[in-house]
Amino acid sequence: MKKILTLCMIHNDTHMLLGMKKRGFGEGRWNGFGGKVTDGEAIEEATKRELKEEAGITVVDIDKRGIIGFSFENNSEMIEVHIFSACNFEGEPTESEEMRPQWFAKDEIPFDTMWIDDEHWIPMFLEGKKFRGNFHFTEDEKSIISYNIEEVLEL
Ligand code: 6OG
Repeated sequence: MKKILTLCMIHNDTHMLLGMKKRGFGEGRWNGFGGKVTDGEAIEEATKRELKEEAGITVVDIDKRGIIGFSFENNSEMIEVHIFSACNFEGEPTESEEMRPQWFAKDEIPFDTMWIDDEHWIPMFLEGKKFRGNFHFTEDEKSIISYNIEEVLEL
């Protein structure tokens, strides 16, 4: 079984907006904003909905930058995360029940408190590249057993 999730990284020339996940999957980690794509919903639509729900902001233009498959030891469920970039938004980033937003300088991304795959693709993201990859994690979600990530020209 494969679940489709969205993840949108909001950024400007110098900073990136991350949210501290307050509950559920990934709790206690900084991440972009996103969540599950619901039945009948387009992936882009879900991306925008999640930004509104989790950070209180509205985005018009989003650019798909990556697709990463994740799997975990002793778990048959696969998740596929569609990663987007957005530079312009309307509204003021606001804390929700799920996320506490905060701006970080692009050279001070808090990788120590993020999913450990992030340090493998966020640099590519910041260089403006598109990418595709897969990560297989240990059951405790703390280590990567194997992974691949490569730049692609089209997604
Ligand atoms: P909810 O299902 O709680 O949304 N996500 C991941 N992000 C990174 N960087 N690494 C991972 O490695 C991830 N697994 C899931 C997708 C979960 C949010 O977390 C992202 C969604 O934006 C395993 O609503």
